[in-house]
Amino acid sequence: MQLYDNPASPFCRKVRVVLIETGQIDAVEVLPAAGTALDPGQMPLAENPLGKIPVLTRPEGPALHDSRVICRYLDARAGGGLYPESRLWEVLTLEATADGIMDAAVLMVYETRCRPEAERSAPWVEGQWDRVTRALDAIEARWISQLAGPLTMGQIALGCALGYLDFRHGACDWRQGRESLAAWEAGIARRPAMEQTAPGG
Ligand SMILES: N[C@@H](CCC(=O)N[C@@H](CS)C(=O)NCC(=O)O)C(=O)O
Repeated sequence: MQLYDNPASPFCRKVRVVLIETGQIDAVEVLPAAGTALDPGQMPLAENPLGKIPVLTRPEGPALHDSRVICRYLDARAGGGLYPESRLWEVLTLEATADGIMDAAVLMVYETRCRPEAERSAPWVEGQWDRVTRALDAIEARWISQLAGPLTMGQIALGCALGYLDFRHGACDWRQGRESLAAWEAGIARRPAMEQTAPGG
């Protein structure tokens, strides 16, 4: 298998964490990719017409995207147990919430990276951060119990989302007023798979 990947991408990090946690990292060749909607660069457009990564190629069928599909495929392939049947809908909703945090946080970065200064919208950027803070507040208030117990895909996604906030939006201090979530994050960040995939680039 080949994984189109970027070390700064929280979505790609989800996949790399699952590969390590399920013992499949050696089954994949990692291919660096980067690009945006303005300039697809080395994005694998033939494998994913949306021009986004991660993308996973595999011998037995068409390439897979997006991160949710790839992670579920890899878990099924290894019998990883990251989607426990008894909590499936909660796990998937937590993953979707974490992915939404990543989407908003990535869009904030693109606003400065891809738009000339005169075309940037501060209210639009603030609206993205509002999404992040509402999601974090909801997790702190209602989802902490889901973060206990054996590792799930929802927990991995949330760990990657919080790591990306530290990486790109550290000055916003997401931990402020969210002691339970901060304590949980300190724990998951110490897992070897999280340490080995810390964002960079
Ligand atoms: N929903 C997708 C999101 C993937 C995504 O947005 N990836 C970013 C990298 S962090 C990307 O490919 N950006 C290029 C672009 O949007 O043009 C997933 O879960 O894989």
